[in-house]
Amino acid sequence: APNISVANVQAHLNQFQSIANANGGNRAHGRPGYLASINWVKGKLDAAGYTTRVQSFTSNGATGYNLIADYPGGDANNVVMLGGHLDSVSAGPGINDNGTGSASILEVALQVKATGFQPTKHLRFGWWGAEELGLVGSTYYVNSLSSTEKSRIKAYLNFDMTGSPNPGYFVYSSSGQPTGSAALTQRLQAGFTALGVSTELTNVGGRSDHAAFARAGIPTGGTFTGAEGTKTSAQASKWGGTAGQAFDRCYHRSCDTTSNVNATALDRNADVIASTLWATAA
Ligand code: DTR
Ligand code: ZN
Ligand code: ZN
Ligand code: ZN
Repeated sequence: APNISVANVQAHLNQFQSIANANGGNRAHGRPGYLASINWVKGKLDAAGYTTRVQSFTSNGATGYNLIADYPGGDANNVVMLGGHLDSVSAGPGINDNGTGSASILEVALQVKATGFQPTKHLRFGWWGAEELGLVGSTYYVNSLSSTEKSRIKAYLNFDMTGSPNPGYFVYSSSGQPTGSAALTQRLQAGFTALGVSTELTNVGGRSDHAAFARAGIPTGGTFTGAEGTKTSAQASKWGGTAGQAFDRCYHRSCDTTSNVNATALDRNADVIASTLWATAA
């Protein structure tokens, strides 16, 4: 798997920041900054030869959008999917939450093309709308699938906050998740181990977009660098950063800008996304 350039991921974050700046300061569902984000990501993927489609839905009286991108080729009966939500809260630009996850899977998708990776399985990427309203876009997507289409998806990997300024290195626990999730958790953990980074399991329950996939029986996994929770002294001695301080003090606030991202955490998570995808889709 390629080492993902953090500079490339940061360039995408700068774009999300510019989009928010030009659209009232946010990228929230129902606001112009969200559709501008969708259109920008779509343009990058179209240029890289992906087959893209925008799925629209209504939530809270406003139109929402999911972006689905399929990499041509691979076994259509064996789909590996990566996703993250593209919407921010209305309070700010949502660069860590969840520009980081969105930008990281975008860069991984671009590197699939750039490196000429020919995976055995079929790759699909999703950028979800209205996650902040209650996982609305990802739920709409999963509900739109026939049972046959659901059975073709063998793994869903979710990335929601991967660059928190006072980062923890969490991998979603597979307990309570569909059979097959443990293998994904192990792959993600191995990716961090290869970088010399220790991880902790976190029980994410229904707190992000993997939940709808898990309910459909699809194996899930993901990584997370922390939100409003407080880093303990044990975690600070393991990971660095500041004990007794939130992993992300700007979570759901207007200060969640490009300066609210830890580049090392962003890079490490992007590299693990790539190594896990290459191993899972080979
Ligand atoms: N609910 C997500 C952020 C979030 C909070 N806890 C977790 C755990 C696992 C993934 C994401 C999250 C949001 O605000 O978008
Ligand atoms: Zn890297
Ligand atoms: Zn959020
Ligand atoms: Zn989020």
